[in-house]
Amino acid sequence: MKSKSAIYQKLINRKKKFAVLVDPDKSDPQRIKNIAISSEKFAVDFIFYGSSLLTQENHEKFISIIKDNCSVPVVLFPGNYLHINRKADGILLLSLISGRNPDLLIGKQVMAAPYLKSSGLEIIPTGYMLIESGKTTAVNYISNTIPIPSDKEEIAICTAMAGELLGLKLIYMDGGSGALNTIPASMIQKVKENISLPLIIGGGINFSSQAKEISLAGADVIVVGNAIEKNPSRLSELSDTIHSLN
Ligand code: 1GP
Repeated sequence: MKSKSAIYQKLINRKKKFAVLVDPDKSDPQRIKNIAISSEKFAVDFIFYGSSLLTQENHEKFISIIKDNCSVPVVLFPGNYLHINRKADGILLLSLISGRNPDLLIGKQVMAAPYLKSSGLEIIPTGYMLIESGKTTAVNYISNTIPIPSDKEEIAICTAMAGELLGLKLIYMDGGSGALNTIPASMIQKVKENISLPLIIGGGINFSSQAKEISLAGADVIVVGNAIEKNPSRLSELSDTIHSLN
């Protein structure tokens, strides 16, 4: 029986955490298995599963491979409600609060609500904020929203504060997968100073030095996808760096 709050309890502990993003479109069963085994071995805190656009239909199989090979919680990071799968442990129920696209603020969530209610998944209401990162990322294009400019710290702060006041439980600031620039440390620091929610940071983090700087700036969870897809051996190094800060 899954605990209904195990993921959130872990998110709010004061330790620095590391999440590996698995994009099923860029994976195959063997790669997924290898990532699951390495995630267990190197104490990854969460496996985020998802993408803005999923073209494959083998999610049951892929999530089962992860579950069979590790005990790391699998958290859905959905592009839309079609990506809900009850084999996972939880889901980031995203509201794209940096954008002004009503469908991603509330529309898709309305469509998803009955499935989520009966899914048994731990649901984590998440304020999702896109930050400009040097190129048009898939999530910018698919979401049809303008990201927050990376030099507009006040907008990021007020957006995160509004998310907290609206009752969201988590803020995820994302430069988008494959971002050219990571989110500036000063923006992360100021947002963290102005909210009391856990803060997830992702997008374009390739090196341990970047993960360390972003963690020290205030990120509670560092998410890495692309860098590990390109070079799976980086997983252990990133995990060690992030956890050494605890
Ligand atoms: C994207 O935050 C994630 O939504 C991870 O980004 O793939 O660039 O690591 P990368």
